[in-house]
Amino acid sequence: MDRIQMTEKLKTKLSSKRFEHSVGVEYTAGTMAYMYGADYNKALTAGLLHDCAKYLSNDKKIAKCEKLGISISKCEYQNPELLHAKLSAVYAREKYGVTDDEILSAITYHTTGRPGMSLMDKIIYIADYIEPNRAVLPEMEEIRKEAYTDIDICLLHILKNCVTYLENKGEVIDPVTKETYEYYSKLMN
Ligand code: DGI
Ligand code: FE
Ligand code: FE
Repeated sequence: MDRIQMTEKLKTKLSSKRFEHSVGVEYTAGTMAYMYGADYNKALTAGLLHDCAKYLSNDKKIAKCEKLGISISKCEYQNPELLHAKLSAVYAREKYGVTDDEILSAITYHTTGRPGMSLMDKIIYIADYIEPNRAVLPEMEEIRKEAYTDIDICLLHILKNCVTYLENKGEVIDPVTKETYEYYSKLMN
């Protein structure tokens, strides 16, 4: 399936808002790939498809993961929304014909990050946060600049703001989010 076909299919699956967000992540990831010398086409595909399973209800997300043998952590049972990342990677492979591991990894880890992220993982994680259709979050102007000046500073800045945001909201922080934040805090300081 080429990217035009992927785009057409995706449009029938997502709400128009979520679809516009996906296209925003697609082209933002493309510009970051140019900036940092990552594979441009892979960045576009990963950006486009990163939320492709987001439309499933929480019950469906759990049921699909159980059926597919994807392990669900305690935190993921409590916040099934988190599962859309893993499921989007499965759907990218099974329904959109993506076989590239760099793309599939970037989709898998786009919500929590992971310690030792690849360049493509970082690009998709950041592009998801800064794409132009995203509601403006605290320090967004600075974070957007950092995305094109220092990718690791930008990554840590987003991780920090996410953890702070979740803490303030009284949400459970996924252990992988926490590990990622701690890993990059140590690495950068
Ligand atoms: O799918 P998007 O909305 O584009 O963005 P995303 O994949 O980063 O998912 C954002 C959602 O995931 C948002 O509802 C907050 C939630 N989330 C991200 N990290 C954590 C988290 N929720 C919990 N409980 N814990 C986390 O660590
Ligand atoms: Fe997402
Ligand atoms: Fe997203």
